Amino acid sequence: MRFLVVNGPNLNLLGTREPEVYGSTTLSELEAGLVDWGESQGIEVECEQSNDETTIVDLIQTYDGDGIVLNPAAFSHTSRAIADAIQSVVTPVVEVHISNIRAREPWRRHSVVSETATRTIYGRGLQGYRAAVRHLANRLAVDFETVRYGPHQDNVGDLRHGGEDLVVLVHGGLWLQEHERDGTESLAVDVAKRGHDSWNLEYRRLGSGGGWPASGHDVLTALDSISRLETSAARVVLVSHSAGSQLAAWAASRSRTQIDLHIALAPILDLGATIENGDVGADQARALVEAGAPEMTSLGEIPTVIVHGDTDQVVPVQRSVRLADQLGLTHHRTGCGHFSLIDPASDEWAWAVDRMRMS
Ligand code: DHK
Repeated sequence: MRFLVVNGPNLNLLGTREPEVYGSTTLSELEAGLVDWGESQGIEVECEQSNDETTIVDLIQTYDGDGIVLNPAAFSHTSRAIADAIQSVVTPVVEVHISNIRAREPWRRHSVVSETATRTIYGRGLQGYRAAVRHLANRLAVDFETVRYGPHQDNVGDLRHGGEDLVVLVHGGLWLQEHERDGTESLAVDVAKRGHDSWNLEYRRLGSGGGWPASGHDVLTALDSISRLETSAARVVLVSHSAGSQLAAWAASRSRTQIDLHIALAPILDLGATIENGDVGADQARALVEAGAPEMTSLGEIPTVIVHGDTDQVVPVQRSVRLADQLGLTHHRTGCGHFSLIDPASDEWAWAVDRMRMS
């Protein structure tokens, strides 16, 4: 696979331009890092930067690779020419913004390029570029259909057909709008390649109409609508990551769909402890609890196993150690960090997949 990363105006100044917003990494460091990382993933990454709208339109029109990652920078907010160019070609274009444009000045909140781009990834710093390349690679890896389960634009999930069981994935990201379902997309693709159906869910998040109870209700509605999916799977396995586990566990214990197994990867289930200990995500957890979310998420009768790494810098492993002790749950304790768990190449994911067969 071959992808082009295009950075628009003023991004040649990365590293010195407003480092508090765009960071201290230079453009050449960003590009070299992407090329090296791509190589490690078997993906060819090429890079271009231009301050000129016409050059960006020409690049979109003429690129003959598999997809484009584009940070249109200030052109995002004005350039119908770039939006039209994207609409005029079959090459998928994923838009990236380093900063969270939806939480900045009002004029930056809307991107006309988003209206035609395949996906917009924003507010995740430079990591957003890798996420965009990975998303493009995942789109090409296994066909999918985006299936709607409710009226909001985020009430959707990507359904991939593989066969045997149905694996429903609930991504994490501290319930924040900038973290979307591409977080669990590599697992969803891997599950399909291994011969299962997968449904990778989106839900409303804080900043985009979510919070409590909306985010929980979205996941519950999705689980309740499984019987309407085009799937012949006999069993339903839920896989959740991080803050997505709180939504998944809450919804699974209430859903009319029988969930045969819940695999919770580095879960946040104890909002009370998250707040009390000032963990990452404490402010968001407080917002949920103040709106009525339970401090401790009940797992109901759903068979649940936890996978959590000792070196997790986002959700302390102690949260899972305590929960597993209290509830007598299987806890696969490993040496890995928070995000290794959502890498399908990890030993931890291999362990989780084995667990699905065993249940
Ligand atoms: C970069 C720019 O240059 C701005 O004009 C956009 C975008 C935001 C970014 O976050 O990467 O408004």
